Amino acid sequence: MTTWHILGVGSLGTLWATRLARAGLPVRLLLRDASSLTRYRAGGGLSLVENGQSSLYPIAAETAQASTPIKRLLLACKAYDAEEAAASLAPRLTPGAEIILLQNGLGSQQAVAEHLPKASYIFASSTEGAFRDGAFRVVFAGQGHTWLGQPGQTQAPGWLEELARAGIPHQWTADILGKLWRKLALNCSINPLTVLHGCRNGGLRDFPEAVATLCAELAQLLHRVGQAEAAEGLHEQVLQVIEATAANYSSMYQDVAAGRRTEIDYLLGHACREADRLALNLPHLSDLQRRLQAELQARGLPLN
Ligand code: NAD
Ligand code: KPL
Repeated sequence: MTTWHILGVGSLGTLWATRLARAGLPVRLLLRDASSLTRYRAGGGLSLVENGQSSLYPIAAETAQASTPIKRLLLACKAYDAEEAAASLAPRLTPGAEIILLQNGLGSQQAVAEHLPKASYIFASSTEGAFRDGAFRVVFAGQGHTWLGQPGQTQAPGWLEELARAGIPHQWTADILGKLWRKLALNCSINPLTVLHGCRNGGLRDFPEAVATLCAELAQLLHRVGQAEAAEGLHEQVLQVIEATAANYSSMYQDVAAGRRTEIDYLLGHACREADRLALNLPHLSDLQRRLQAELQARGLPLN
């Protein structure tokens, strides 16, 4: 049975590692360095909190610099860390190794694939929710679903059955790029505005024109990048998400409020770069990026 090597032992990485391990599947965590490994071992494993109940999983771990070969890698770090993290594992990857990329947005997947062209890539787009509330301790905060796929590949790999066994809700799709673009468009229509207006998602009910204009520009972009299906009903879905998540703060709002780097470069940044590449004038989207970057700068956060 192929071992699941997992790099990125944060929110989603822990959510995957603990469910795979408790289903009896072989899992090895790849920690950043020896001191992180020492701290992990001192705690006795990964803790997952579900419905208020915490369980400890003593999953095997090593540093990324160990030398055993890696046939299957789940890369569960943030988009801005993905390229460097994957490159650090290059000497350990077997030819044709499977790399599952859990990053939100677009751009990081392509950067990783260019760096390590010999691997086989599976892209993922997840709506599951989790957050860290201590060292190696994660709270499962929201049921969701994960799309997995390789562009154009209709046949799912056999190991998908392991996700079913682990109780990870998922579905294979040949149109994974469409799913990633759709999520990117949703995030671009909501998250930056919540940061700029300092509000929960529901606060955007007060800015219906801004939301509608952004959705219209993002739909234009989706058509031009060949993702017409991902543009269908975008505005309606954005309004539904605003209602369904009205009481929540968007992930970007939470990052900014906590003084953490955002994934702006792989969301709005990617959208604006694609528009520039296609000489497509999307004034509201560019203006949103400028305003968001100004806000990040004012808070001393990275602009990318
Ligand atoms: P996170 O910050 O909780 O965890 C990332 C982990 O990767 C951190 O522990 C970090 O130390 C580690 N890491 C980074 N570089 C590393 C390296 N070189 N070596 C070893 N470890 C390294 O992030 P997250 O919230 O799990 O998000 C991961 C991705 O999943 C993001 O793109 C995010 O947008 C997406 N996502 C997250 C959620 C969620 O609820 N958390 C939901 C959907 C999608
Ligand atoms: O995914 C989200 C996020 O906060 O990142 C939603 C809730 C859809 C808002 O864009």
